[in-house]
Amino acid sequence: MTDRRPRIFVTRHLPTQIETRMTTLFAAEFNPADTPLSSEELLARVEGCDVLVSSINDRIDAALIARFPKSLRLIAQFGNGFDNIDVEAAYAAGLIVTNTPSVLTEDTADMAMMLMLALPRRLVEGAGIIPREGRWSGWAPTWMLGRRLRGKALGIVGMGRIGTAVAERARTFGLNIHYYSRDRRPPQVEEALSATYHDSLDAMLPHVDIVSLHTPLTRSTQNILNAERLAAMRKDSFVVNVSRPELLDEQALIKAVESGHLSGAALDVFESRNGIDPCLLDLARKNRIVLTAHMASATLEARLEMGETVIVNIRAFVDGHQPPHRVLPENRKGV
Ligand code: 8YV
Repeated sequence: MTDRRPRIFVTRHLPTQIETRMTTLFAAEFNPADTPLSSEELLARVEGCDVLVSSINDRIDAALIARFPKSLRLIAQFGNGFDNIDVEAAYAAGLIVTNTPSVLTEDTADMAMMLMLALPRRLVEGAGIIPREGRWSGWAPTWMLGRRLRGKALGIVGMGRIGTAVAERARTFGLNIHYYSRDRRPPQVEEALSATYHDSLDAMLPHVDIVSLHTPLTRSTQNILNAERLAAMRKDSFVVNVSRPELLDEQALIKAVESGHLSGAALDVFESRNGIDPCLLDLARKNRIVLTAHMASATLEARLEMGETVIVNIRAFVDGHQPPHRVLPENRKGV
């Protein structure tokens, strides 16, 4: 008997429960190697499929979209961000794109908060000493002095779901909240967070000790924290980035930390396509920068809920409904 279930191809290994459920609902194919696929490999795998389940490492640009088989109608991204997909080209080709928002908000905000604490309190450095030395000479009054977080000013770039969740946490740690966002939040939200709005990033930077990036990567946010803006940051301030590496000028950041203008940076995302910059690694080894391995949303709970959301999007679509988490090109929003 022919299998009439929707054919899906999933580019990366997902939690077993999710793969099992997908196998029950769909004629699902996976990538057992769990390594990013080249465009040619991806094209070969989606042949005859209705749905592609993609993730951040899959570069789905206009050229690739133009070569997708006619059968493919939905790109269901496993992820909140979808900057790896040319959404405009997909829209023009009649392809629906969906993502998995909300379910990774809290975990990502936890990570931003963790990094915000880790840098001034020298967490990574301190946690490395005893295992590395195998002994400890004991406490001393001037041992491992860090800097206090309470009372500092945090500048949030992008007060969406994740930015707001970070602000809520940061308030509890005694930080004063400033933000710059495309859309100003309603007065009751600002009041609840005691948040000060700035109508430009340039206006916010001189007021804050920490800049945390929570804006999606788009044409207008690419390199938003450029060399000039990094130079305009307060002396001894620092940057936290759990969003996308392209939001900041990594070379300028390295220089700003090396020169001592910034006290450091905590990055969960960084340029790594052609290998991680040796200067960045050097600063991390010197504990001037904290580097974590894109793990802000890496909890089992988030991955399961992301998988569930992908399934819901696919099911709604194949049942003829509008998938709940459709993403549209910028110029089609609200149309
Ligand atoms: C995910 C992320 O782990 O969802 C996002 O936008 O950046 C990540 O934290 C990744 O996208 C999975 O595809």
